[in-house]
Amino acid sequence: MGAAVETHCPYCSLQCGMRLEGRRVPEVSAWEEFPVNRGALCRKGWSAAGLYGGRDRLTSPLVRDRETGEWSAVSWDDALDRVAAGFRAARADRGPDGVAVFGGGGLTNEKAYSLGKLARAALGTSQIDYNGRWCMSSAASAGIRAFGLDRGLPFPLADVEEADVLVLVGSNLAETMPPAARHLDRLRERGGRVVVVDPRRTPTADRADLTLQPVPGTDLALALGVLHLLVAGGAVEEDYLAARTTGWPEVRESVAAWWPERVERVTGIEAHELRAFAAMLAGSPRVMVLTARGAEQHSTGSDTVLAWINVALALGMVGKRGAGYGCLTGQGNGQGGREHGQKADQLPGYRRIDDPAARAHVAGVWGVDPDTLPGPGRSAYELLDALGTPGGPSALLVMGSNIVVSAPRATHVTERLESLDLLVVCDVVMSETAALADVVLPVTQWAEETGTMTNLEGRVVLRQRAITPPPGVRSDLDVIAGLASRLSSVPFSTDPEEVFAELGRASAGGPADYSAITYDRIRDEGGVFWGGERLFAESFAHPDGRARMYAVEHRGAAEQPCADYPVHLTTGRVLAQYQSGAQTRRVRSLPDDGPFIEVHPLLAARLGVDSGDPLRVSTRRGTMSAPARVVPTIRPDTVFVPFHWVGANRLTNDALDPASRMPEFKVCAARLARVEEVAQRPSPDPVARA
Ligand SMILES: Nc1nc2c(c(=O)[nH]1)N[C@H]1C(S)=C(S)[C@@H](COP(=O)(O)OP(=O)(O)OC[C@H]3O[C@@H](n4cnc5c(=O)[nH]c(N)nc54)[C@H](O)[C@@H]3O)O[C@H]1N2
Ligand SMILES: Nc1nc2c(c(=O)[nH]1)N[C@H]1C(S)=C(S)[C@@H](COP(=O)(O)OP(=O)(O)OC[C@H]3O[C@@H](n4cnc5c(=O)[nH]c(N)nc54)[C@H](O)[C@@H]3O)O[C@H]1N2
Ligand code: SF4
Ligand SMILES: [Mo]
Repeated sequence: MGAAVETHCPYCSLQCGMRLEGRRVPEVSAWEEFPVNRGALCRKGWSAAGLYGGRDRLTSPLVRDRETGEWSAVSWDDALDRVAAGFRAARADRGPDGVAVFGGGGLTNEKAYSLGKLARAALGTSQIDYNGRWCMSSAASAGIRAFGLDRGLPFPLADVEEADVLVLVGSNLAETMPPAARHLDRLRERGGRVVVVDPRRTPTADRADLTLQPVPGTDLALALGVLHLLVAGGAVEEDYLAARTTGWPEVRESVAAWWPERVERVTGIEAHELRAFAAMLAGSPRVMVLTARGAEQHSTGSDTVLAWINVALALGMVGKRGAGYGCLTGQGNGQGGREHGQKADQLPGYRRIDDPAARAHVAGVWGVDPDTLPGPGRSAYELLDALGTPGGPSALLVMGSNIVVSAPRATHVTERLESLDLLVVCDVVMSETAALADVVLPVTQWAEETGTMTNLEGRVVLRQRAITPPPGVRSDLDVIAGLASRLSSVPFSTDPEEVFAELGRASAGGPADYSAITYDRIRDEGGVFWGGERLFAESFAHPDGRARMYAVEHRGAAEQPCADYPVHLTTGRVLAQYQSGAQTRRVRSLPDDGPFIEVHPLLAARLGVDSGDPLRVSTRRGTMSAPARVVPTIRPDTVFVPFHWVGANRLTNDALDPASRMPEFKVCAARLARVEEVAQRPSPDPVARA
């Protein structure tokens, strides 16, 4: 395959363009012309070739003997026959909902679409959801309610540079989307200002003109307080609100009592800082508010996003170029992954599964009777929580998620996985979740296959096959088609371009309509935006064209500190590791220092620890130990643990947002203690370890 192939990074939602060359192990070089990153990549992108050639790669289907725990290699036919037989048994025992499917926001559009079709049309189960529920479902739910449409950024990322004030609420993009930080630099060169809201003063805050460090879980109160000051200062765009929104009188009323001193008591942000922030917003022609997981991964996440949307609307910013509201999606296909039917309540094209017209349309494309399609199923955490229980599924297919590391209240979730009659995992490596499976199916990854991804801007890009996969592996599309042919007569293609064309037909007329997009167009245009490049300039997606404003109330985190658990625990990411670490912990050129517990010097002094000393953090759900990292940049009442290693999620709270069903990853109550030593960290490959 001589010439360099233009493609995109295997990791996050920027989907940075890159060139690849080589046959077995690709060489990464810059693709300067791709507009999102213009040749820049972060450390993970530059080292992505390290995903190849490692000894951990799975290359044969494996089955595990439950008695002895031993793995044996079997043929593909044998493996798929066993899985199909197990699914049939679960269906016979518990009905169609006896089989569940768990997908991922890192899967291509083609895979996400086929997985949803497998669940609904071949298995007939309503029990499908995916890890994107843990990612930006709160923003999705708020976007649908406020604008009638859920699209991460309704404008190209580069528009950030045109803002006069950029407010980042709970985003550490300098570490989570490093090339995007260049837009912040350009904005500031132009004289624009950046505000970062985060309980930690992160590397992103190094680029901020104003840093606000709230108590975790209080961003909603902060937004109410800002809006209160904007109203009081006469900074609200009444003409815009009258022409383009509904609900403003109620919202205005709801912020009346949020005077700065009250906000200070709830958020810890001093009244004078809040006034400075509001004054900055009031005087600026273009204000842009972007939220990310820090604001969204809460039991109050969707209301928090609605409150920030209200701020952007009240200032008359939404639809204006270089201004407005957006959510920074996370996974490579965080946007597309939820548009094509992996979500428990959605059919392809972002259609609702309980809408009779949507069901009829999609059933027509699939060649099945609409009445045979199931209704909405359980959300990701609720699905996992139900596994193996009397009313829940007894068999599960996992494709593209490492649940054991990344699910909230992970010890409980692991027990639910262990209670299944059949756990099937498709993965490229023996992840912590695959290690619990009865059947592991080894699949092709990233540069070994072709497929489309939809980045954080709604830009559909093409990841092209660049290298030859190792013998023995098959693509997820093959796995899906292989299972479907054993379980039903519904046809499934294994050719990505054909699947994409079918996805286009299934999505036609829906909110996320891909029917006009083709592989050739993507190649020619360097990516194609569904629905257009900039949305909401003239109208919103509700039938009356107006945005809806909702009066939302501050509730606070589900679990508050108390005498036994006196500090706030929050979790998140570091630059060099990705998600559950299944991929990046195996890339040898990336540092894998293991987890740490970030504490403020005041708290460290009380505990008698220095950086590097072993520390234990406990919550009502579990315990982990790791070296302390003493930093003055975190709030003294808060600790932070990265979730890329087993541990953090033994601690986290499974309280869910009532609208989005997002778990409260970003705050719970914890206690700390100095310990003698840190428990041994398992090797990345549980099989190699055995
Ligand atoms: N290096 C790296 N990059 C990634 C990923 C990765 O795993 N590693 N994952 C990708 C994915 S899927 C996602 S979703 C994105 C996530 O991207 P981000 O949302 O930027 O990442 P996080 O570190 O989860 O959270 C951001 C910040 O929220 C802060 N925070 C915690 N609690 C609160 C709170 O209550 N309020 C506020 N305002 N802030 C709070 C944390 O201190 C943290 O600095 O990153 C993507 N990019
Ligand atoms: N405490 C805490 N927990 C969190 C978060 C947090 O901030 N704090 N963030 C949440 C968020 S935003 C997210 S997105 C989730 C992510 O958490 P996970 O769902 O665990 O995400 P990944 O680690 O990306 O898992 C992807 C798995 O699929 C495999 N894989 C990669 N490519 C393919 C493919 O093409 N096909 C198949 N079949 N498999 C593939 C990888 O090897 C890996 O095992 O974690 C959530 N959990
Ligand atoms: S920012 Fe995201 S897409 Fe870009 S190189 Fe890094 S991980 Fe890859
Ligand atoms: Mo995410």
